Amino acid sequence: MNVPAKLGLYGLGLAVAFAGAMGAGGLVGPLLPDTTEASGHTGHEDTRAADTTAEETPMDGAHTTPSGLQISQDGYTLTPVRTPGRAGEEETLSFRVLGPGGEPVTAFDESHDERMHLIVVGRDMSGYQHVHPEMAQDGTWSIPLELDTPGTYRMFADFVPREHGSGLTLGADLTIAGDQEPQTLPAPARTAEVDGYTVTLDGGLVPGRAGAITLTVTRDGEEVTDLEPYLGAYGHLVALRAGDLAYLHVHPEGEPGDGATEPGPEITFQATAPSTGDYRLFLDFKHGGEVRTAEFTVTADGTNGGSATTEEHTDPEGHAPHSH
Ligand SMILES: [Cu+2]
Repeated sequence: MNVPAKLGLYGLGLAVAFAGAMGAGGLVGPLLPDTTEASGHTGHEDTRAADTTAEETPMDGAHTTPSGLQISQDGYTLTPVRTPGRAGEEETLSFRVLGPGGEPVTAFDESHDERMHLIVVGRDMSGYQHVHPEMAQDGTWSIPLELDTPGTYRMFADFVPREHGSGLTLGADLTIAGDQEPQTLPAPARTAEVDGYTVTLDGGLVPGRAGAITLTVTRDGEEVTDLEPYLGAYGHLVALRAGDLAYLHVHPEGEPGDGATEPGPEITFQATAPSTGDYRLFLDFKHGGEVRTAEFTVTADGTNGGSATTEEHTDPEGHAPHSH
């Protein structure tokens, strides 16, 4: 923490100088993927092909490496510049994405209405935050962030480098010093409460292939039918695998204004679990001008009705499931 914190104090100028020094010195090796060896099992060509396969045929999801487990992939490297170090205080988190040449990437395409999605969550899955940092001209992304309790956190940067053309999710650990009280993963449940809203989950995760997940939002027993668009959809779902926090790409079915998608109470997603195991689902939804997060633990074991739900929840108007 010390080095990044100091860098932060000295500001951007020194941070850039630091990067320059690293680039000029012999330390550059470990920072950059080596096309011959370091990226051996995730070679540029191979990985891009695998990504494409996963996007187009979710059935093959089990054979690809999930996102979020690496700090560097396809030549792109997540580089924290400054990270919060104290619990309960708002501090700046800043980072860059270095491109295949080692320079900070500044050209990003929007995905779900934003050029950068940043997820920060405890390694124990507590304290989930989904935020959108601002990028300075030199490619440094920054956001004020408060991490409430000591412990190890995972940050996920989810973005589309323009030169790369497809999305990447890179992950890095953050540590907040102090006595840690790790939370155990809550038991699987079909309902979640948040701020007076009840969200009910139908369907589930099926190992190795796409399964439908439908989340229904109610408040005081009434269905919520005026959800507000958030990030180009009526809900945004992130799923993380217990044990290693593999990050699942989840796609909403339909979007606001497409003439078919209602603003609640149901929000439907397609997700592919890369394996059996427990997953934590985080649904961001917007209502009354505020974004809230409902959380669920789901077990992907092939017995939770995921495949059956795909049938039950087929769009009554006959629209094909939306897939990217
Ligand atoms: Cu986001």
